[in-house]
Amino acid sequence: MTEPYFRPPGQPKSHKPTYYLTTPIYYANSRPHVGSAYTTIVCDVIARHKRMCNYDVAYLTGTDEHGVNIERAAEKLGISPSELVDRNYKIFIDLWKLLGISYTNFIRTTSTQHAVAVQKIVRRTMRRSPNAIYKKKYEGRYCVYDNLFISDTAEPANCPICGRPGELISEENYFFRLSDYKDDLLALYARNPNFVRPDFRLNEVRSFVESGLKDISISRKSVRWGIPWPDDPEHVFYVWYDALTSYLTGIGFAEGPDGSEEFRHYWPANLHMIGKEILRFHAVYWPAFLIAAEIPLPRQVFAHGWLLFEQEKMSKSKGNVAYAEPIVKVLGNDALRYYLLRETVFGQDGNFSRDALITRYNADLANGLGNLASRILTMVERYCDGKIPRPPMIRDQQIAILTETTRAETRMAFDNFEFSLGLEKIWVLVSALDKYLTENKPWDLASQPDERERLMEVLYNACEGLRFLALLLHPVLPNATDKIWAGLGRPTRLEDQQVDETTFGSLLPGEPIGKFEAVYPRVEKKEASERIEAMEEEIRNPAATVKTAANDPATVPPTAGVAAGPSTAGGKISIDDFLKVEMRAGVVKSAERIQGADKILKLMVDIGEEVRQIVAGLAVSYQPEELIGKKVVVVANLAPRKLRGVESNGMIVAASVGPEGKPVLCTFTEDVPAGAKLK
Ligand code: ME8
Repeated sequence: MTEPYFRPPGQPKSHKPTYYLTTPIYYANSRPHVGSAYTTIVCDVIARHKRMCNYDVAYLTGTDEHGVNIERAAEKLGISPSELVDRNYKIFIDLWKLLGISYTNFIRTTSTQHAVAVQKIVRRTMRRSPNAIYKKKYEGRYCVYDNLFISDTAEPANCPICGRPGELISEENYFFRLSDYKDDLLALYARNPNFVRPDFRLNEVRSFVESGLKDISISRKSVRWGIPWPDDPEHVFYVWYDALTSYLTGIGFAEGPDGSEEFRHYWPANLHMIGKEILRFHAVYWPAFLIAAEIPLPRQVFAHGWLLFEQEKMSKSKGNVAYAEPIVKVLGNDALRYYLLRETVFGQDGNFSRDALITRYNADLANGLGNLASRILTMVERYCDGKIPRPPMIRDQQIAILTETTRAETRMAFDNFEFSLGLEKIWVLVSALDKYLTENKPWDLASQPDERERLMEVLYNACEGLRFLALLLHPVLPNATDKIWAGLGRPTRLEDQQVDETTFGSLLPGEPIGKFEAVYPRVEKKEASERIEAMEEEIRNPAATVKTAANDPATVPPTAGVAAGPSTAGGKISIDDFLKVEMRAGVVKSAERIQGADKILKLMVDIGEEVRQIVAGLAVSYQPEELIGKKVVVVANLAPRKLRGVESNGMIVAASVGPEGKPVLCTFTEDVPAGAKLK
């Protein structure tokens, strides 16, 4: 696995052109899902691609650790906000390691250097633009989930991002005079039409600014978990002012009057990669904050689409999320990276489907690239004595020409963030090489002594094609391409190669190839899917089947205050949704422990028409014998599933209590017959 590319402090900077890119700084109120992994993987592909195009790359990611959503999530777990974020940020770091993310810098917004940076930028703003910040009483609606000021009146209003009702706040705040920056912003968009991409997003931003800007509050008085305002510690910074500044802090803005050497080397950022829902913060607020502080502006903000899960945005609070870890464990890191970049036209929304992921893996990676690499390297081993073949002359140029055009097309596509197009072009080369082997039949040539020269020519071309594939695919598929590179006997590190600095024909005949470790074993779809699903369930619900109104008692909670499950706008469900859940009174007939599982019990529960086997996470609160005869509430129409290999046909309802989320059974105050319906 690739280690994070933390640059050791003090390492001299190169004279290459710089490229500084950032992911959003993710909320540390819950664990990352495939959505957060998506942006981070895309940025990793860009970072690796840029390095192979001779750029000196700084790549920042991090965790957004302040604000009401963190404060509330911690409260709910009965722990302090700092305990919560200390716990959760590690999960991000671990996932980035698992995914081989080559970030160079990581920022936590609770770090001291970040608090220094935030106070520094606001002081600088007050010095350089004395009218930009003022104090005023604010009354309006605020979304605690997206940290968005929704409206400036007390009238109830829903959040335009997540649809939930805004909370009323009424307090004195520091305000940023955004209304003064309309002309500057419009001039910026006119001067740099690439400031926001894709193009249609720039039009949205421009219309928003043209329609008039309201001043925005940049401090909060009723929130304690934040960075104190300089010389007025009753106020903490509005979490977005705090979070956006981390793009400066992450590369050393806090140091000295003009930032560290690293800061001066890399700022302004070349790219802020974000999801479309946070575009306004990045394309309107952020440049205005920077203009007021007289700090150079980033060059580009790219707002990509959402990964949808059954046509809804994947979101922790709705519970409709897929996690990256199980996919990586079953199919490998490359599989997830490839699927995310190949399946959707980057920029647009795309559906996430486990089925499509496994199909792509088998078709393109196992049967496609993996099989091709193994065919070529096995034949070189067998027919060429494990050495790069020596062709007397290259007569057919088809592979040489195709590799050159593929390189040019892919380079252009990746430069433009058209990843699916770039991969399509590369797969034209994969298929062409496959066809080349099938048509030229090296295995037949090998059995005819007078075809030796032709055999060498065909296999040499195949090796060169494979070398180009490794080079072009490395940013997307770092693991397998490293193995192919080693299999071709290359002594250098693939990630240090420059994509433009090689020509077809550079492989030296006679050099030994290396040991090839096969890549992408084929998987059986149903089995792989079930394994991924089981691991996802384990993440969602580590305490087995007990699901409670207060959500999972997991180490990492979903966003506070919202029950899991599909929802409509505003986090509410309709009566029809509720009626889909069939709940019945049940009587526990027997209960026993399950070997090797200390949290769950196997119960037989009488629900009227039948006795059901249900596996429930009750062992931390109840001895099996205490449960016998108890009246419980059973969710009777859940699809069966296996927990620790034992089938469970329903769910027992319990409250989740205290920081550990101990289950407390829900029962009845009066006698009810088994099978009685709850509604
Ligand atoms: O907004 N599809 O943090 P966040 C695609 N802390 N991308 C997704 C996604 C999905 N379903 N879900 C999440 C915040 N993302 C702030 C940012 S920056 C100064 C502060 C990705 O944890 C996407 O990049 O809610 C989105 O913008 C980001 O995660 C939101 O992360």
